Amino acid sequence: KVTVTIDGRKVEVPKTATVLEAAQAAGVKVPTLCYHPELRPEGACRVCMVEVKGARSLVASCVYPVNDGMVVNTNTADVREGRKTVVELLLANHPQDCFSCARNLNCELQSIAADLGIRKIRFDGEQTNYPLDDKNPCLVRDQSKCILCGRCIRACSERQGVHVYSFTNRGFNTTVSPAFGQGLDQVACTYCGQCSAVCPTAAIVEKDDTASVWKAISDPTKHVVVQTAPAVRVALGEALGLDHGTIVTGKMVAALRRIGFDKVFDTNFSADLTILEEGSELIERLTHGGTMPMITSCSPGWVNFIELMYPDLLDHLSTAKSPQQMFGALTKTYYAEKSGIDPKNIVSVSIMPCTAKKAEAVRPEMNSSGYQDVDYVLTTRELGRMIREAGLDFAALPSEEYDAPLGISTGAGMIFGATGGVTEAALRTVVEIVTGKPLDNIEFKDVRGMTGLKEAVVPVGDLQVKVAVAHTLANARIILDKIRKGEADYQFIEIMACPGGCIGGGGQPVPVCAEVREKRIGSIYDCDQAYEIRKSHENPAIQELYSTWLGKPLGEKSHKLLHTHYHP
Ligand code: HC1
Repeated sequence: KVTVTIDGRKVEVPKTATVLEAAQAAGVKVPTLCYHPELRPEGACRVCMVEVKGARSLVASCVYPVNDGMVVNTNTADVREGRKTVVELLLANHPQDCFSCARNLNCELQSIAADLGIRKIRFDGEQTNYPLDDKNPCLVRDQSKCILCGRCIRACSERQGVHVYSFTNRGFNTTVSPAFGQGLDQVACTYCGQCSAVCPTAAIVEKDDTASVWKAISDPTKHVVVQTAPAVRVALGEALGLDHGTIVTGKMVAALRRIGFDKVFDTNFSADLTILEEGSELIERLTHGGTMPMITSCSPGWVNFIELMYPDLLDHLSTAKSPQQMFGALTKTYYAEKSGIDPKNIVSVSIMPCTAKKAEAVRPEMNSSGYQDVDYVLTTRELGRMIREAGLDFAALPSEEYDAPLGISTGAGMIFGATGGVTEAALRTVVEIVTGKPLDNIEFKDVRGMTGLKEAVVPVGDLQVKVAVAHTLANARIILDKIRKGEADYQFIEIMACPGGCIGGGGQPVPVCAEVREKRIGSIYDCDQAYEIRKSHENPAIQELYSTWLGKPLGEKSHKLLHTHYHP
């Protein structure tokens, strides 16, 4: 430990700490922009500058190491003027369109400018101007709004191991870009959206599909059905001024009705269905052979990743479609038939914590109903904007229930939203089906939590089933390399593209950090506890679906509607 004096207050910190960490330990807030608590510090923007006694100039506190007896001042006239100059220079080359910007009121550059009391930009010079990168279904990059903080580069490489972005050119012409200035559609982007989740401005945002959804809602000939993903209900409140991780299920349902959706259904229903199909597939592979280990296929960023980077391992993926896509296929077949509505007049919308879901919905094979199964995917952030646009007082809305039957679900479907949840939900069903006996304890806590790679061995009848759970694509890479080397002795692997699983999805409200993800995960398990039924195979709506319409898991109809294939 070393002792550092910050603004006259002594604080003890580890000798490996940075000045910024020492300031934080002393309870002193230093503004930051390129710094992100979960990414390697870079010291690129200099907004966090402070005065260190004896140093030749102001230093970037996020990368400057402490030493014993160091004296730091974070609030001198020079420091304030230095920070202002840095931010004014960034603003001088930034579009002045805050009113109409996607990140208006949720922009870190905007808040820092406000905090630093910037009223006028003293610099006037050349402006960079770049065309939009918007030729993919998920993300829009506006290089003109980029402040070169490099967070997207670090998130894509460190967190995801994908390495799509890098700095290109020099000086005033520096940009952040995929190789050779190509668009995201031309490179190996998985569309996970983690770049948009760490971007401090609107340089990378989700593609906005709200206008198309409003249009469908206003069309009297259309029956507009919406499904909401498990992880949306524990994060949407954050976009509407509520605390991190607040559970807003009932208010969200009420809001969707008031916005004008004809039916409000739950992706948790089809998550239960996924467990029946994927669980049966696992039992089939365990007992009759098949490519092992079997890996989950519901996270589309993850599916894109394996298709792009490890195509030789595609046979390991479960053929079960994701809950979003199972839901879409059933909406325009089962639900259409049951309710007597022509599927051509049904518009199927999903609310997802994920940007890659937008690309999943437009995959050419996702049309087993004879139509595009899911027409529009909105992220949690887009739904937040629609609720505000509709003028709803979200906090004051009553709690309403989902519509039946595609809104009936269990705690097992709910926990899909957190890392380890798909595995736990699958085990709750697979163990009971194989043994024919109810489980004494349905909570498989070994697969829960934020550890990047988790393992557990679970007795399933006479078999000892070894499972692994990974979240983030960098961790996925570790598991896939093990499989390639023949060192993966697992039977079942869950992989989710985003940190913490879907609760940390690229389409969730920002900013997000470890503490926020923990709160969302806590709420996911609180929701699970509150369900009367917590095992997918006990969902009465799923039982009815099989007995009256679908037949059996892995049956002919399931094969046509609920399973898919992957592309190398
Ligand atoms: Fe997910 Fe899934 S859990 S992938 O994270 O399997 O996006 O929430 O909807 O489809 O159910 C996302 C969440 C989501 C699917 C389910």
